[in-house]
Amino acid sequence: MNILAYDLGASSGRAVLGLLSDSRIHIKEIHRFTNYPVMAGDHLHWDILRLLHELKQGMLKVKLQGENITSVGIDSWAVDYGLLDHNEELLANPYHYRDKRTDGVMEEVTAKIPAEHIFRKTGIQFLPFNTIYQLAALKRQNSYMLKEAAHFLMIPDLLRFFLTGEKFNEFTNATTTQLFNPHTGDWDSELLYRIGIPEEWFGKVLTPGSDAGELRPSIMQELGIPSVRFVAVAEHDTGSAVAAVPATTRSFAYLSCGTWSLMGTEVEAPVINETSQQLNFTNEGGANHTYRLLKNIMGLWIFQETLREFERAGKVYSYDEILTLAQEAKPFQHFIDPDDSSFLPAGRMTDRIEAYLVKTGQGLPQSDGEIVRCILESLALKYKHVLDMTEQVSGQQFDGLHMVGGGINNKLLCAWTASAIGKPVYAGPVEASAIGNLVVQWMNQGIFKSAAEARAVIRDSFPVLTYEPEHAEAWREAYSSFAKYTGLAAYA
Ligand code: LRH
Repeated sequence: MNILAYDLGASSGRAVLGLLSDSRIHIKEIHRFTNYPVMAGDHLHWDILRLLHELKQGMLKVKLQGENITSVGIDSWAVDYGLLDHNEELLANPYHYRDKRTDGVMEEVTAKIPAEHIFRKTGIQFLPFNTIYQLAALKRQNSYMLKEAAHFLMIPDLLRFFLTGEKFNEFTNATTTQLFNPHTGDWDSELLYRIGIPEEWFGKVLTPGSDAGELRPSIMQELGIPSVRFVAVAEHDTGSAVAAVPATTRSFAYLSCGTWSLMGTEVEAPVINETSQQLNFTNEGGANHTYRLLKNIMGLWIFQETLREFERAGKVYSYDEILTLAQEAKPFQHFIDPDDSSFLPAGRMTDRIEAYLVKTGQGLPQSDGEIVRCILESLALKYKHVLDMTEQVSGQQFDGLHMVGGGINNKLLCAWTASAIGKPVYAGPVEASAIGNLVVQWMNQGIFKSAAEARAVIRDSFPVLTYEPEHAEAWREAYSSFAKYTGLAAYA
């Protein structure tokens, strides 16, 4: 029998059918849709009702293709949320985490509540868009929602509520708010009190693999489909992606590669100490009672946003064309720190890249190929920097790196990453988030007994490409230049 995974990313979403037969996982993408954020007035929002519509379209396609499903799970990007009022009406379109209303809020909050205190309680890295700062921004705006809200639901919680009528908060996403306390296993009352947000908004936290309701009768009627069970999966997409890393050993390093690059290792308990705080590592909750000790890296966002800028200027490149141009450009001419805060917001990227290069005393790229080469080489070099940090913070040594997610379709990036880190890259599977989502549903059904068992089946079901490092000397020199220009010399 099939099960259905909805995997929502920052620019597209998909509905994927999963089937287990002959000890292999078979997946079929049944529906794919865009997820374009919308600038309304001065603020950037997600088009949540369009997403709900697309989820329903996915269910309709299941029916029209003559398929049956026994359960459904939803995962999406983290940190964002919607608020319901006392009548369970959505109060406003959820904001996009890149919306600029949070500018400066993290600094204001940490001036009142010491960063160390927040980190000790939550183990979560400091990112300006964490939910805690988004909620503090509501307070700063004196939003009407503060008076009207009754329930806080993160994006998958909210979509699940629309489809089932049940209100739950799911654990993996809850941890990304920086308001969840892994020591107590619950929302942190003191932090909520200190930012002035009522604890009553926050509901029961479900662990991945729990039952999470059934389809609303009104939707069964609207679509002409039978009821189906919802499972709370690892609803944070990175949690689902890491559950699908086909590692053969308990200790491994991963890079979940999409709009964001999330690099780290899986641990049994949060690592909350001076080193993890100083290196700004996070401890996000995962499937199967694990945590992800990782760091956010700006990822392919800079590349994607640059391509959108080229398109707006009438230069439409295919993926292969732009990668060929990058490959043909001269190596190691320009270096950026992809995590410079100037690259976070949406909008023209090339101006910001040039500003960064001018600020750091470098020459300017002369072609689109050179710009893209600078972005991808800098990302690969940043991965080396963060992999070294991951070894330090976890006290482990890794002999290779698992890369999963849509970003591994960028073969140039995979190859350059292997060369930059000087270790093999094992790339696959591409659809890791959807597969991790399916796997947790199968665990709910008792079909997989452990994460290791699921990972072995994933390994047998999907191709994994190995990239060996090349040009060791040239990349070592490039890393020195990268470290010099970006000021990230500590790990040279
Ligand atoms: C990746 C991701 C990441 C979060 C960011 C907001 O899609 O979920 O783990 O930090 O989006």
